Amino acid sequence: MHPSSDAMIVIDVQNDFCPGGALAVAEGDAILPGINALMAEFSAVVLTQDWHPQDHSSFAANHPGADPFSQIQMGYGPQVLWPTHCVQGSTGAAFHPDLQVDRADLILRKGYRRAIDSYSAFFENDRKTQTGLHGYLRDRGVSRLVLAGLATDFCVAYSALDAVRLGYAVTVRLDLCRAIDLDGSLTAMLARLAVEGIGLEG
Ligand code: VGL
Ligand code: ZN
Repeated sequence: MHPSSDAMIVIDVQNDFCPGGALAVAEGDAILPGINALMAEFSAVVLTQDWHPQDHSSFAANHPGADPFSQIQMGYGPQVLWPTHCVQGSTGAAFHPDLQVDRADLILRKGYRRAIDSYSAFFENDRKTQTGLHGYLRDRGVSRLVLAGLATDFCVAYSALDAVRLGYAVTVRLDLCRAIDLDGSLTAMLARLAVEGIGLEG
């Protein structure tokens, strides 16, 4: 059992990121047994849930003429346009049925504002608007984080980068993550994580 100052953060293990989903990550469902087993070793477990309105600005469908996986410039910086995914209340937004959701202390939803995406569990994509997770973890006396989930090179990576910036000791369990890998994004992100002193395990 990990000490109470350690938390496990499970990122976006939702149907749309698993095989058959709208933004499927290859082998996204392969990490479920390992995640379920690891959650049992932590006294603090947080699940995040990507949770977009239908008219969300990160969806290519809401930008006439734009292709999914193309990039646009938003007020807060570059933004990839995704296939419509994780629409609030949809089956795609639900957690994978094999995820032991009952184990979670907190379910944190993100990406619910139309005009701004949120890859990270801590900050929206302007890197300024907080989700509230930092306050929650601080109030519980958490200082070390272990991250797993989907996708390695987007929501897991941005969460890890923000977490070190906030002062947490961070480990990413790469064996319990799977990547989208858009134009080399996985290799680029792993290098960034290593430079920031994030532990890469598995
Ligand atoms: C994610 C792209 C769009 C993720 C979420 O969970 O990594 N990626 N929304
Ligand atoms: Zn999303």
